[in-house]
Amino acid sequence: MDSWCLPWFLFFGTLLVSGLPTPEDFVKDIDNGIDQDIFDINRDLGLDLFEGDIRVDGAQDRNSIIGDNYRWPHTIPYVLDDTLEMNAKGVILEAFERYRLKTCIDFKPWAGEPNYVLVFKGSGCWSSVGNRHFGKQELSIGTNCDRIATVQHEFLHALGFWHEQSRSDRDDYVMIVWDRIQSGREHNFNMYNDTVSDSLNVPYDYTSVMHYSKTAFQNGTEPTIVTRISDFEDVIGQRMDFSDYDLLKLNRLYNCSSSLTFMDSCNFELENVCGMIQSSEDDLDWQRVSQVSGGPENDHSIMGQCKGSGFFMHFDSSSVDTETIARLESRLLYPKRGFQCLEFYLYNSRNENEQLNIYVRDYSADDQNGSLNIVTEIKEIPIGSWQLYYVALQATNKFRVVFEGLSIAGASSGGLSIDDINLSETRCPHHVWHIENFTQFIGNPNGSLYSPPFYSSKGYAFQIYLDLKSLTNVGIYFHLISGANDDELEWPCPWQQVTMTLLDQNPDIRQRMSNQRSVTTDPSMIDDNGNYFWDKPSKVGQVAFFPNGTQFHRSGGYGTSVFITQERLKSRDFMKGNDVYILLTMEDISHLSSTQMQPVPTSSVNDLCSEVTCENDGICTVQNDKAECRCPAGKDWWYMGERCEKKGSVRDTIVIAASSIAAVFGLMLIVTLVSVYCVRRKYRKKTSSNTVKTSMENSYAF
Ligand SMILES: *[C@@H]1O[C@H](CO)[C@@H](O)[C@H](O)[C@H]1NC(C)=O
Ligand SMILES: *[C@@H]1O[C@H](CO)[C@@H](O)[C@H](O)[C@H]1NC(C)=O
Ligand SMILES: *[C@@H]1O[C@H](CO)[C@@H](O)[C@H](O)[C@H]1NC(C)=O
Ligand SMILES: *[C@@H]1O[C@H](CO)[C@@H](O)[C@H](O)[C@H]1NC(C)=O
Ligand SMILES: *[C@@H]1O[C@H](CO)[C@@H](O)[C@H](O)[C@H]1NC(C)=O
Ligand SMILES: *[C@@H]1O[C@H](CO)[C@@H](O)[C@H](O)[C@H]1NC(C)=O
Ligand SMILES: *[C@@H]1O[C@H](CO)[C@@H](O)[C@H](O)[C@H]1NC(C)=O
Ligand SMILES: *[C@@H]1O[C@H](CO)[C@@H](O)[C@H](O)[C@H]1NC(C)=O
Ligand SMILES: [Ca+2]
Ligand SMILES: [Ca+2]
Ligand SMILES: [Zn+2]
Repeated sequence: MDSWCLPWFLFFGTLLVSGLPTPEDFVKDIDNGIDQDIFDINRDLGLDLFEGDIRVDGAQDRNSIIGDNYRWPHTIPYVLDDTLEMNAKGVILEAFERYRLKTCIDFKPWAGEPNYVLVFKGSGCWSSVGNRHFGKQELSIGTNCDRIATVQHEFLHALGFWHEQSRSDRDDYVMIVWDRIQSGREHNFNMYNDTVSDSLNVPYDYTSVMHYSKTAFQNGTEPTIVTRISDFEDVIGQRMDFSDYDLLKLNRLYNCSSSLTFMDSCNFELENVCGMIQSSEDDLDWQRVSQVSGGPENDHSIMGQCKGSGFFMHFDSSSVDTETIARLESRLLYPKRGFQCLEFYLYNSRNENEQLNIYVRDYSADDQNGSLNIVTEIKEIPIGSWQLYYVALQATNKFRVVFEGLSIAGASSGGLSIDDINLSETRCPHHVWHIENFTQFIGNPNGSLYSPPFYSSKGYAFQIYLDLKSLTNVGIYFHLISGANDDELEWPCPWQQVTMTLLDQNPDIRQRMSNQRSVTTDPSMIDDNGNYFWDKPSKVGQVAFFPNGTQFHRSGGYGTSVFITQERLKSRDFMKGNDVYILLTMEDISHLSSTQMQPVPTSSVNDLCSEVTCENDGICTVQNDKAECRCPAGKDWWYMGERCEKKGSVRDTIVIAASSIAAVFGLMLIVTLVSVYCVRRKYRKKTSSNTVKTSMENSYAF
């Protein structure tokens, strides 16, 4: 495992600015202080699209959402056009990862299928609704549209969805204040009756990523949309992630029963502990409990807020007098992509010698009992609080995840506890910035927080600045700082994409709606003094000090003053137990600058392809002077193998050879996904009566 995958827990690393230049003078705000929604961007460009961001082509009736012929296959072929900004390309690939985690919709580079989506940088952010069978269907991600939820929103249009407030029953839930709407823009508030638009038997959703915000198309400052339940006035217009109902609708429209990359999740609320098993090759068992006298006093999922629930697994090593181990093993899991991210909370109530080892029990074909392979040893676990850990796995065969508590003899009582496990076939974030006692900083003059220093996988040193001083918005900025490898690195720092995610700590990864922004270093960018903005911090940066007094250089910050509103920060599970987690990934995306490979016209590839027969309607293409089959995929199946001879399916329980899957995904140049999310407790009761939702939950339930 790469060392940067190890969790970072730097608790007292938060330093306060004192005697330093005012950070505001030293940051570049990509949003210029204005939280621009899709519709504001398009309006400022003078676009007058249908409902703000929808391209209507010819005689389109409004019933795409009903008509089967407007649907895409489950795997949508795409082309990322050269016109796209680098940051946008990275963000689009991350948005695809959110679809893969939460829906059965997948994306693949276009390989000659009759219909595909061309994502390009047009003027503004817009899409057509549904599959229009144009062959090449355009979707524009223009300037300032390079936010993950904007991409998710536009692709939801492409998949067949209109805006939430155009539902036939919207007047029961929101009031449109017509005389506050800019004249001539009233058509943006059309409504479709239920003979032409299907709400898929899902209630009106104020939290939908497809809902307008209260300021949409306003003339003046008063809201144009007033929610009938006033609590939702500041909720509408969220651009963080899919809501639960967005997912329910998408999954109903496309008959999804499982997602591509989600594997497992457990909060230990049910007695069956999600099918996890106790090992008998060890000394002790883990116990399912709701509290331990030496701590924790309550579990992590519910934090003691509900009586009679809130369980976690505990390994009590109080009475241990020799080296003792206890193993807890997950149910059998079947990987598809060959890489996984394991996420869990860990609590240490004993002493600093406690250790948690993570293994993968690997079942290769001839190994009936599985063999244990160590992944990581977690030591120096902080005492007395729940800590978030990420561990990157690389399982390619059927496997189990094994949590092994290891305790050395000692007088102290207590032990290890784990809760809220999630496993998905995604990339782990590289770093975790854990901020404790968070509320004291909000809206306070002392709310300028700098993260501890981190190193990117390439070796660049960086720091994050979180600006909590404002009473309305939270700002977040990325700074390069002087580091140990600076002499060996390339300057100005080229094409590193930094993804900063405020984690929604909802226990279920599929229900989280984390707030995420990405920025990319453009080596040609010039600052106000004519220097390269991303040049060596020791050359263009300012002197700063770590809390221990060590001096370093910090370059200008690059980010946004409107990362999230204070209102939204206090919603959901962004703050849990007064703790906040910021997940950070800094990755080289230079490879995205090259043109996406597209199918070569058959005439020029005839020679090489003449000897190759692709089965199952695969098409032959030439890459690096070699003939290669591009295999068709659809719904929840796909063909793979050199000649497309093998069929894979989401529902298959057989182990799918990781190498062939890697070939499919390798083409996509996946940028580290950081995480993805939505609401649980609030809407859980309501949605559990929905059959699709229930079946999805059941299929993942342990
Ligand atoms: C905005 O409101 C003002 C005053 O009511 C009106 O004069 C103006 O035409 C409106 N502008 C638009 C674009 O509707
Ligand atoms: C629904 O809308 C269609 C098209 O606009 C219209 O023909 C139809 O009469 C409407 N139905 C109802 C019940 O309003
Ligand atoms: C979903 O299932 C329904 C009923 O079985 C079918 O009519 C519809 O075509 C399916 N849709 C897709 C996208 O597969
Ligand atoms: C698997 O485990 C069983 C029971 O522990 C044992 O009898 C058997 O020999 C093991 N098989 C292998 C291949 O190790
Ligand atoms: C948070 O607050 C608690 C109690 O006030 C204190 O013991 C702890 O040291 C604080 N942690 C940090 C990181 O400031
Ligand atoms: C920041 O200010 C608030 C209110 O003025 C105060 O409660 C808090 O202790 C301060 N925090 C630090 C770290 O100084
Ligand atoms: C893992 O998923 C569960 C859902 O059961 C969730 O409650 C938990 O918070 C997730 N774990 C983490 C570390 O987010
Ligand atoms: C001071 O803190 C920085 C950042 O945490 C660290 O890199 C450095 O080694 C520390 N210096 C000393 C002398 O401890
Ligand atoms: Ca729990
Ligand atoms: Ca045991
Ligand atoms: Zn839209």
